[in-house]
Amino acid sequence: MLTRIDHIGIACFDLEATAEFYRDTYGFEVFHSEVNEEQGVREAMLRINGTDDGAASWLQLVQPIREDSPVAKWLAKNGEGVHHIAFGTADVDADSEAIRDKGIRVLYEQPRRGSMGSRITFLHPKDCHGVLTEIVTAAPAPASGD
Ligand code: CMX
Ligand code: CO
Repeated sequence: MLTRIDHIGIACFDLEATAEFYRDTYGFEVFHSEVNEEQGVREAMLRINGTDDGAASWLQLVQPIREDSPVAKWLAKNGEGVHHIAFGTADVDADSEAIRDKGIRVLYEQPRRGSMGSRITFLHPKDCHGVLTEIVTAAPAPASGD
């Protein structure tokens, strides 16, 4: 079951300048940043709020690291802006299979690695009324003492 908005993905040309905008304008700080080679992006996660299930909602700023990456292709066509939305679930495997059974294209056979150790998959925007939609299961919180 999809229970929350995990993040909104925003494509940008300059990760540092965009993060600075969010900090100066709204006070949102970069909580985490990493490079995801497989997705072809550098990214920064800005934590917006915690949610009832113990997870959180984020803005995900993504800057392409390769010309042939999906985000580079999208930026060349559209310029900067909202690139995707991501719904959170405790079980990305079950939920993406259920969505696939409805005839919607799920882009990966198996979920792949996302931000902060999460597991993610994507639904084709042409099957979702124009919205590139990600489904994500956050990594389990580390046990206390870890
Ligand atoms: N939102 C809405 N529509 C989109 C879109 C997006 N983000 N990206 C592409 N489209 C549309 C295009 O506008 C195009 O529509 P038209 O045919 O009407 O022009 C159509 O989808 C095909 O697009 P394309 O530019 O030819 O791109 P591809 O088919 O090569 O790739 C997609 C599209 C969705 C398969 C690819 O972007 C993808 O695999 N995305 C998932 C991975 C990803 O985006 N990773 C980055 C984020 C990582 C993270 O969140 O952690
Ligand atoms: Co994302």
